[in-house]
Amino acid sequence: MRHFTSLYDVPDLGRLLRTAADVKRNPLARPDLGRGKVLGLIFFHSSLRTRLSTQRAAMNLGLEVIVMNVGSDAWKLEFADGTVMDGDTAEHVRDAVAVMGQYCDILGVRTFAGLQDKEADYAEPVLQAFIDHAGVPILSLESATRHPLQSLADWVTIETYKQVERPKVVLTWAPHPRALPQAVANSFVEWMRQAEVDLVITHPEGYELSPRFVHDTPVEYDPVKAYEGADFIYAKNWSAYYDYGQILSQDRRWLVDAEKMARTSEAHFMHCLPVRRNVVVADAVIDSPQSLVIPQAGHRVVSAQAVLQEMLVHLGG
Ligand code: SN0
Repeated sequence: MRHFTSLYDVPDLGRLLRTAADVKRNPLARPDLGRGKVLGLIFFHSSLRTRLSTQRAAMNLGLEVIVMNVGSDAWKLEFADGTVMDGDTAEHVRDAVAVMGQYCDILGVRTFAGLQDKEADYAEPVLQAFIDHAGVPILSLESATRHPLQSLADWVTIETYKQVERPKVVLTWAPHPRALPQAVANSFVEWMRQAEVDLVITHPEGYELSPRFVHDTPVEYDPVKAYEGADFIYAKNWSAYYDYGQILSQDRRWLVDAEKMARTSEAHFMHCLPVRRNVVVADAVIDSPQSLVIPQAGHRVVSAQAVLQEMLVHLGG
């Protein structure tokens, strides 16, 4: 695998999942695979789990890591092509990215949706600039529209904790005070559609995700019905896709609470974190034995390491 920016970059999903299972069993089995190579982690947006878990995964493989927070540490970047750069941007993303590629063997990049212009966000200009100009393999650490490392960790989590062959997995929208991207939800649907699960999406009307991700996945507008018999409740807020970037509802009835969880088949609770407690999920649920948020975050090391292993093997000695 050269780049990892979505499910579509994975040449053999079964093999990636087997690699992840191997990594989970024995994370220190390949301490020399990345020896002499450098992974750059470039952040255009805040991170806790992605930064730490990817660094830990790199360490397990003998990689050296360089981290840069572009927003606070680098020159202010210009993204538009053909601009006369006589304003406040000091360096063009083309030049910055090409230079980063001189210093690193693999580049991880986190970008974020602006949530103003749907076409621009869904064209992934920053991620594409890295692919076009870095000259090295690119690892998405969450882009404007996807978060594939999270989805792989979610898959490993569901595989680990499922108690039936084909669990019912419910992706539920939840309220949030800020407008957030669709990235985590998009990716979760993209990956879960490939898994042996019955996936249901539930959200208030107006929060429909892009049909390019949903396809024929069932959508249920009544959360109480959606929760019925669920084995996993995966909560995430996202802002509207059609009414792009808008907050259409703050309806507290969508909070994941003990009352709704009681209608499930003793479902596990999942969330990618960070989570707004008692807005997205009640303390009683996230602090219950059914909550998987901490092992789910732990699996971020597994997913990052499985992906880095496949990228390093592709890169060769
Ligand atoms: C991000 C998101 O994509 O929704 C990161 C998820 C891994 N979440 C947030 O930005 C939450 C910020 C907040 O204010 O709660």
